[in-house]
Amino acid sequence: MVDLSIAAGITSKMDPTDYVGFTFFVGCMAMMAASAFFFLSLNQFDKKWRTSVLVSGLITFIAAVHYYYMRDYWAEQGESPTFFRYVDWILTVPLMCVEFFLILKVAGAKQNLLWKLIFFSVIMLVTGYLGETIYSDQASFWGLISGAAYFYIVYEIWLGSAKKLAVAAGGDVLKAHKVLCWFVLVGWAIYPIGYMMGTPGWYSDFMPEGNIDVVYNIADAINKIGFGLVIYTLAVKKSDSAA
Ligand SMILES: *C/C=C(C)/C=C/C=C(C)/C=C/C1=C(C)CCCC1(C)C
Repeated sequence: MVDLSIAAGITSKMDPTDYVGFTFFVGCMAMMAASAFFFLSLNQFDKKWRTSVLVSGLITFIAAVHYYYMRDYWAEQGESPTFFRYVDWILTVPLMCVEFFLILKVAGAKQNLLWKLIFFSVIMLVTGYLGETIYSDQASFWGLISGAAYFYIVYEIWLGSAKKLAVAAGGDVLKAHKVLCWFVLVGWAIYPIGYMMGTPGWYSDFMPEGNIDVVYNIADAINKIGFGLVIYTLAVKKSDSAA
């Protein structure tokens, strides 16, 4: 039998009490709006800063497209769209590393800093994916490896060579770097909490019951749009002072 709702282009049924579905829907809208905002603002910046804002827009745009699919997947299957989730992250988290690198380039950041950050973020995400899917009975083991990679990233930007470059750059770049560091330390820490709420492990006894997707959706909105706004603010300041 032909599914008429699909033939007629009607979206899958939304249950008014489905708050998880609601966060997917709002997440999709927020990412789309943020992308439009970043893309349409591009002309006002100096060439040097345009790339950074463009990358901010790409991050929220890639997320918007994934949220479009995840929203549908959740509505139709009633389960976590883990695959789409991690495809989104494996594209957007390295782009967030690119953002760090781009603002530190003025202070002479070398490409090996970029590759180091990307390498550890990929380790963090691949091991997290294994723990949520294929080896979900050993979720705490894979979560630990993922967490170690996460802490390395935190170390590198807070205390390592990225920090030194930010200090060398000083001024607005140093300020923006600081804010991004806080996003990674606090905003990114929401993800492992969601992971622990959604997987079994030694933490199950004290972790509150909750929906992993709601936690991830809130974290994505904070981090992806927040990161972009920090970059946007820096670009505005830099372009004004040059004019
Ligand atoms: C836009 C998406 C972002 C910023 C995603 C970030 C994801 C993380 C920081 C995930 C971290 C995880 C751990 C540190 C341990 C448990 C497994 C993960 C993958 C949820």
